[in-house]
Amino acid sequence: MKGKIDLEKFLQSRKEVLATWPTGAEVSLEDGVNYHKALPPEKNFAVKLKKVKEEGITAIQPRAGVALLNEHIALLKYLEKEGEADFLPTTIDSYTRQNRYQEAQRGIEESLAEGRSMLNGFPAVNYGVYPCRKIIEEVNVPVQVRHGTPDARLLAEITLAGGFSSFEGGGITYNIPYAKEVPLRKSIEDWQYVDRLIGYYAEHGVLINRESFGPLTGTLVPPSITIAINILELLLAVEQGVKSFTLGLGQCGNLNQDVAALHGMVELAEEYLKRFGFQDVDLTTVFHQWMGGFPQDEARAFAVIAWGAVAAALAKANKVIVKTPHEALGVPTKEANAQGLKTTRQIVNMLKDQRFMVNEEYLLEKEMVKKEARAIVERTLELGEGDLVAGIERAFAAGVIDVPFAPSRFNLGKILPARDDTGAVRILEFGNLPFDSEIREFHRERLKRRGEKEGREPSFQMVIDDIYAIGKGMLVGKPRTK
Ligand code: 8ZB
Repeated sequence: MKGKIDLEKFLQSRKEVLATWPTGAEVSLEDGVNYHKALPPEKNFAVKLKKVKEEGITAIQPRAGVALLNEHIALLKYLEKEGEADFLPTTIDSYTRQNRYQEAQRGIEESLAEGRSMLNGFPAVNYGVYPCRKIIEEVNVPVQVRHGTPDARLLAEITLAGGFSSFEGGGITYNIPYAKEVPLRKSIEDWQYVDRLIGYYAEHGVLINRESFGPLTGTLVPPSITIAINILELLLAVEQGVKSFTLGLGQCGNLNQDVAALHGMVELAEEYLKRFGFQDVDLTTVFHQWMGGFPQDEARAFAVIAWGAVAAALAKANKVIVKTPHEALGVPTKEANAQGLKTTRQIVNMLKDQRFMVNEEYLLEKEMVKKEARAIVERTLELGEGDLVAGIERAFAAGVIDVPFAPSRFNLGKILPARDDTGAVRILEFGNLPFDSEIREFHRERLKRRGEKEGREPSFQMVIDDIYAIGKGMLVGKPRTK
């Protein structure tokens, strides 16, 4: 690893970033640091997450964002009060995610004219530092920026100076599933800037939480791929001085696999932090309720939400990101959003004193997922020859890291996942993943069992059936009956 970006160099590049939109001129690091220091500690994301971890509870958090400031504040207040959210989000609109601030501006104006949100999120850059602070002041819990931005430098500058204390994403997880043409080196370097900014706040006594986007494409992503990528983003972040980091995982649907993956992820991440000498990092976890296709029927959707809540609670994830009964339709109403939260709260409360029962299958699952993730991370480190960014770039080019169904042309796209007969996500086509024969045999054997049960060879049709299964009321995709 090459170490923290030099302060002078960082301060120099800040000038260019802040000049890319007028609200950039409002940002001052000193003022941002002072603003955070004056906030009550219960509004700090990193502080509250640490507490949640110590207490062993699973906190709940929705997604939410609309175009107009007052409506956005009203929405968050509703989710805090009616939905009992422990943490609040501000989901950023798609124009801002692509640095298209002119179009976001038009979205604000159209929303004003129409009297309803014409954007799919809150355009924080256009509003600038002071409206962001108004959001923070109007609610009583910490607020996180959630988005999907390959170049989030200006967004981070504005929202962090605006009092947000957690920032989701990463140079890999906010590029590969979200963009087609952005080179990995560009997104990783832009995210090193974000991490360096958070490192700067940390140097000045302000803790900002960073969270990786675990679900990636949300489509049958084998957990070991997520784990490897999360660990790489963790290492990139702590290298720049990030002190509070949340590893993320999307629900796959098989309880043993989901719990084992979450636990294996933490164990492996701790191992790597130790190996690279970063022992002062608060490591936490977030579990995402099912990120794939949802049933349209709301009662069925609640069942999917509840099953995700069970997995999060039994795995003792520190936080769960909640879906809504409107998932199949689009951006949810505030009422639907609160319903998802209430369903989740009920489950998390009911299960808080129950423990996941360790069993043989869980232990095997955890051992295998760690072996796989370790193989990917190790090969990436080797390819980098001391330069982590180069290693990641080369690993993606070679298919050593490969995310299924990703739009990016910097992802090889040669692997294919499918569920086994228990619903666990396995790998059908390995592409160029650096897996040994033991790992490959494990996956083949599991998929073979499903094939035998269904009387068909494991094939691409299975993959298709699996993608639509939950939306149609099942976990494992069943063959079409003729
Ligand atoms: C990658 C994240 C996708 C999920 C939800 C989608 C989906 C996106 C908003 C939102 C509430 C928004 N999502 N934008 N939920 N308000 N502005 O993120 O529905 O579940």
